[in-house]
Amino acid sequence: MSIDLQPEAEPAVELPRLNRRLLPATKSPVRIVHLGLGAFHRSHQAWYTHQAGDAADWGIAAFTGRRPDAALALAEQDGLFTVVERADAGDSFTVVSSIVEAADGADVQRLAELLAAPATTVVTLTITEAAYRLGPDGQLDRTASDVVADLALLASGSGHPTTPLGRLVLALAARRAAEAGPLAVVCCDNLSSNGTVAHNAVVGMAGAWDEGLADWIDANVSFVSTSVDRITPRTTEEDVALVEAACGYRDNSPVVAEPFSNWVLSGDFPAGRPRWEDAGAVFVADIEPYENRKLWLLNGAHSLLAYAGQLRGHTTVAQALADPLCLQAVEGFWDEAEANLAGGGTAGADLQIPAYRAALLARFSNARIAHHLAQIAMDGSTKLRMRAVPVLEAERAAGRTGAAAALMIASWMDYSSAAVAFQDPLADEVAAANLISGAERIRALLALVDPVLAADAAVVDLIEDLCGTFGERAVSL
Ligand code: CS2
Repeated sequence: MSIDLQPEAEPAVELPRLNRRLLPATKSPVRIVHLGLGAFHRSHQAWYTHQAGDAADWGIAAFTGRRPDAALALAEQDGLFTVVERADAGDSFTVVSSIVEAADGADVQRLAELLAAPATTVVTLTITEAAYRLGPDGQLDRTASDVVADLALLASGSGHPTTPLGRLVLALAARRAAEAGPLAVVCCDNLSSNGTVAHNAVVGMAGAWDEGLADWIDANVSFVSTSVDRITPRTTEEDVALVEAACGYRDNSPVVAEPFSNWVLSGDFPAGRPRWEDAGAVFVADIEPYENRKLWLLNGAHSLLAYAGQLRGHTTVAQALADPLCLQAVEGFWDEAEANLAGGGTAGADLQIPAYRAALLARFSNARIAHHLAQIAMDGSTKLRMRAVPVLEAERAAGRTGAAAALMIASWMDYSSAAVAFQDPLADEVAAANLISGAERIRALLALVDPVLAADAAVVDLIEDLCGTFGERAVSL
């Protein structure tokens, strides 16, 4: 639904700030709690909720992660914001009203209060791939320093947890105490089997604190897996000015996204959910093929372009894709990924891979979306585990080299030593590995991504040979 908003008064020097008086809709009651209020949540889950036929029944209370800024900016305009859909042909503007409360993630008391309310039946998460803190065994890494710190805080009963997992576990304890009933946790981060990942992380954290709570969560909380998709670059000052000029109101928090969006979900909602299918969401029994298609083809190509592209001096996805060397690398990786999607062959045809690949080329080439490679490059050690490693393993299991998937890992390694500002949860370990030279460096870096692959000398050799493919220029961000 697009709303044509015009300032009511005669042309004024100061435009009205976006506010609910400008909208026909009344505020929906909070029934969804979101952790990870950022641009992607707003262009995706908030957008789907806004478009649902029963949107009037489903308001979102969205909590930020590390900083309160996004909540403060949104709260100033009643949670309202403009989604700018940026197509090749031009922009269109929609005011989204599903976020009815924007809160600082540090306000754990409010989070607990909302989860203790029976009206809250859905919790959605975009807390980043790295925040689930799972070790190589797929279980919570109880030795991670922030996990240790939060567990100590939970055990002492004083002070507030600082990780999203710690905060969620504390709030779930409040729901259990209030006997507020079951609910669904919907993971919207780009991880394979993300419902299982969220389950293991949350139950792992709860169990390390209170076994009874872990049992209660197992019995009452459904972890829904999803595949989420909508390219959403960071909002710029120009975007803010553009909304002002086009819409006639001041919005300090617009979000720009491509017109395409996709949401595939699998799992139970024991206490109800919005009719997201009205906005095009799809509910399936087996999510894995959709998940892999998106994680490998879209996100895998993104990571490859992020590292190769920056090494070649490019700044955005569209620029990198226009470079024949980068495009060739992407096509090569897609060929390897495609061969392993849903077993290839006829099952693969159901996923309409050729059409999906063609659509991706068009989406990535949308030069009006300035999707910065530096934004995608972050947290590579975690992202590569989902984007490169499964394809490399599948290729090798099939008796092939997996050179195109290995090239993604090699370009990450080159980037890790070239980037001026390298951001990663394992940045210290990566820096230490980069002090080593030769094959030992490759082995040490690879061990941070996947210890099993690092023990395979042939893979280490392959990656060492591929390093330097895109040059070794210093990457300044
Ligand atoms: C990107 C994703 O930053 C990244 O790692 O690959 O955010 C990507 O843009 C989205 O998954 C698109 O749906």
